[in-house]
Amino acid sequence: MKLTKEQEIIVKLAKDFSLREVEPLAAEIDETGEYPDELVQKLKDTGFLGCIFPKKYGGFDTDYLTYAMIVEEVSKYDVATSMIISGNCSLSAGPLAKFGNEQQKEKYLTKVCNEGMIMGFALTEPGAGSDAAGVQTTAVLDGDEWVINGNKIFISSAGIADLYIVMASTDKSKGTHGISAFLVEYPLPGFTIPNFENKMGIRGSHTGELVFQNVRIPKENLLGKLGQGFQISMQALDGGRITVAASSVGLAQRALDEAVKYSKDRAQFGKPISKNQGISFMLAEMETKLAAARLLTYDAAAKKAAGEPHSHEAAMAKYFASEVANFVADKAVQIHGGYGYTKDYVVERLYRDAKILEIYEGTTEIQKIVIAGHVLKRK
Ligand code: COS
Repeated sequence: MKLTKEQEIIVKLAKDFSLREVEPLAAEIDETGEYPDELVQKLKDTGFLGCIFPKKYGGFDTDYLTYAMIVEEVSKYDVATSMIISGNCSLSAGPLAKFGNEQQKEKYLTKVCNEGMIMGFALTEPGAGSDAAGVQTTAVLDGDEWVINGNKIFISSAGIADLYIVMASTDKSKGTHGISAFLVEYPLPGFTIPNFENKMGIRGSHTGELVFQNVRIPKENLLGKLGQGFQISMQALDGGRITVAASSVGLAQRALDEAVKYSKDRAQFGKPISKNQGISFMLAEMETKLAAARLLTYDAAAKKAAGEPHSHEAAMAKYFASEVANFVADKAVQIHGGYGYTKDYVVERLYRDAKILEIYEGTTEIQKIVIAGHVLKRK
């Protein structure tokens, strides 16, 4: 695919930044599980954290395809860092830009774009994972304030974000139409973050539990219309799934590059192992699947950029690309043999980081439900 001049420049910026700032820290971030504060400060200076938003609010108006390419590029070096960008742009500030009123965007979106404010997206609960409509957290109007009670789990950027989009039930009798979205600042009395997950991969991306005990927020912090929260969540996820696909493509590309390099360097039986058909066929499969995953991802991103329906394409891209990332990372470890099972080689981390791509923002099985739904609706 031929990139425009502008895309070339932006992708190069993302690559240079990742090579200079992300790559040297990625192994340490993984090892310690510490949130990379200094790196994120530098990330804020790039403007990537709010790049897709209108210039009016301080963004760059970057189109969704170019943005997906930024996520892909950063993911080659560290998926946890790319998640900080995509968690912000797609899942959290994305719905604020789309459903927020002017006052909310002036107040918050400008901070995302100009100050690199981090936002979180709080949908998941112990009883509301794949069944996103099972939200038990409640929001009740009391005078000029909403009072929120409940808890959210597996929330990315927990404890780092200054603002969360929180989905809460405002009318249980209305099912998905009884869920509303709220803008909740942190810290606030009654809003605590007691637990963080000790994860297998993407360890630099903080994931934690949010607890709301009679948390009071102003009435005007309702995002969109009353009862629109489920629809807001689904649309946020449609966009987010494209970036998970882009991350998958980036990770798979890195794993393939590492496998190619290793297979040429490593000699056994008197020749580089790449000369064995068993190895070269693995590389051929990795390359082909990756190319297909990239095409699906760019197609979904281009459709979103053009303002066309993209829920179906996003689900296909996410499902396929995340499986490809796991396939490619697995083969990359296999090609590295025993060395690939050690932390001396980056493929070990890629293998662990890849797994979450098949899980978050909707499991592979959920993507298949969405895809099948579209297929069966066709006349
Ligand atoms: N965009 C806009 N609206 C959407 C939508 C989308 N992509 N998908 C569904 N909706 C709407 C439907 O049109 C329907 O509206 P009406 O009642 O007005 O017709 C409503 O939402 C309910 O849709 P549906 O009946 O399909 O909802 P379900 O409860 O069956 O859930 C799935 C559908 C399984 C697809 C949804 O729960 C889901 O995506 N789950 C996974 C959640 C997830 O990804 N979690 C990850 C953690 S968050 S990072």
